[in-house]
Amino acid sequence: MNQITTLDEFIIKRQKDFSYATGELTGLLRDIGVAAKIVNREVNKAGLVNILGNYGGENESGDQVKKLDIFANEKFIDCLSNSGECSGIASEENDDIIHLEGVDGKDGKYVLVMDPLDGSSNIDVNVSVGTIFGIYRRKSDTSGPCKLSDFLQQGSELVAAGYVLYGTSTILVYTTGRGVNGFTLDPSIGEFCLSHRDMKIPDKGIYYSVNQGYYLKFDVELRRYIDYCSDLNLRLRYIGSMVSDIHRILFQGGIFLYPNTRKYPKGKLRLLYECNPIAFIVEQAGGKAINCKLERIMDLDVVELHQRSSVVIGSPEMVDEMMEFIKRYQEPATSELPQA
Ligand code: P6P
Repeated sequence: MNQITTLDEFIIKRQKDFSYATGELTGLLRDIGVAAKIVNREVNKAGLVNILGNYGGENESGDQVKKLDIFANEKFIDCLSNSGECSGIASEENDDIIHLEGVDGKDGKYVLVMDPLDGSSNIDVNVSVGTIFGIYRRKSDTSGPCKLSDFLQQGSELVAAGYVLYGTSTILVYTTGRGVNGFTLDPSIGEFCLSHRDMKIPDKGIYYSVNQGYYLKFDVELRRYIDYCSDLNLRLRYIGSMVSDIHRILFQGGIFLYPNTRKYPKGKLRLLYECNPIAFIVEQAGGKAINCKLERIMDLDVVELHQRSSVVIGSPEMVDEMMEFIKRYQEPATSELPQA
């Protein structure tokens, strides 16, 4: 009999894998699952109710904030307030950290970083969008409220990370550092059900994912690498929603790039709540995640909440090949040029 394993059942079964959770992380992950179901319901009917269109104003990324962004942000904050395990949240939609009240006077031991609705420019045209989240254990004294320093941790300190893709079906993919598992929402029972156990990214693939429109604004070595991908007859697939683009790469293999450009000299994507959680997932699935300086994303110091980074992420053989390519073609820094 094809036994269904729900997200809740899976989390509880795997609780023993998580060395220091006495149910704390379990509660957090379950709250995230509830919020994802609520957001999914609204995303699916967004075209029917007056929830589309610009909410007005811009978020930290300078994106027009759409009502669904705000709705998603509020729902995740509400749901994460339930378990009492989350002491605070850093969100793309909020300039500063959000403190959550503890339960029974006990402050949570974890903090959450999130992009509540990534790819929001796609909402109005019915293209898939996603939620990205990461979870850190607090460094500060848990007898009091969380501090900014609890969020400014390297990706290597993440204890869990995941994404929700609101697409043709809704799938929640997460890791707690022991592999990656995917759960597809079954609307008939309202549960996320285990659909992709122990996901592994192919060593290489036929897809490369980059915004070709910025080609002339990339550094020359990146342009040469993109030309190389084209010469190899790789397929260009770019949706403009990181979760969607990464999901394809994770399942079918390939490489995703968002290099630095003149408009975004440090890269566009946010290190804390986009690059690091996705890097954790992809590395746990056997992939690699670096920036255009060839540094491992999860080793980068996080010095501010909305810090940006360039990112190259995907199949290990393809990221390795890209690194070799960059080393070969990177123009030496002026300080390295032979003195006349
Ligand atoms: P561009 C969406 O706004 C986002 O943050 C990511 O989801 C996506 O990968 C990227 O920006 C798309 O940016 O400049 O190609 O539109």
